Amino acid sequence: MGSMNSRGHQAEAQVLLMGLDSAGKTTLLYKLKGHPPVETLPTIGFNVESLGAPRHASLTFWDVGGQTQLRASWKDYLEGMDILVYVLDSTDKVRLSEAVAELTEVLDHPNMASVPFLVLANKQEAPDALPLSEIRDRLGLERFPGRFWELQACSALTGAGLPEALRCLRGLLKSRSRCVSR
Ligand SMILES: Nc1nc2c(ncn2[C@@H]2O[C@H](COP(=O)(O)OP(=O)(O)OP(=O)(O)O)[C@@H](O)[C@H]2O)c(=O)[nH]1
Ligand SMILES: [Mg+2]
Repeated sequence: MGSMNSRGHQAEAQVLLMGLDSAGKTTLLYKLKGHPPVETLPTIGFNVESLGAPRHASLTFWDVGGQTQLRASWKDYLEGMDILVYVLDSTDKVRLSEAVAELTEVLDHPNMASVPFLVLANKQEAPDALPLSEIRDRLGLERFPGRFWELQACSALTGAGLPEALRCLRGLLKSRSRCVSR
């Protein structure tokens, strides 16, 4: 779990960023970091980036490649994480059930038992994006009673929804520290 500062507040949090290939994880991370838009390449292995903000825990993002052949090693990243951010491509109707199945497998891992999660319905600016209400229905997240989770619409391309996503993420981290200190 992330480190604490001298006042017992969390100083650094480990954020696991997962989702199918092409969901937009690396684009999202670059946007959060304020980098100018670049054409990304599929991530082989992982990227690590830190995001600091005054009066908040610094967030260390582990951006893990989502191609099919890389998913067998997803379990190697599940230890010591404070939160999971799972990115969905809202335009990829064909693979939505595959994305949900992979999310379920990650959440069912023992190391993830008390880890809150944020699902980001990305690419919402695209004209063919599924509406959030439909994504909510297809996710069926009520299957995870007793867990802290949020669903947020966003566009890593335009940045819409990203401030709200960060707020959700920080709120979920607080719920985790309440649980851990209990
Ligand atoms: N329209 C639209 N395209 C996006 C958005 N976010 C990412 N993309 C595009 O989706 C493609 C894949 O983005 P990546 O960020 O590389 O996806 P990834 O999830 O990191 O993929 P892997 O590294 O293979 O797991 C790129 O062409 C991005 O420009 C978005 O919000 N809207
Ligand atoms: Mg990537």
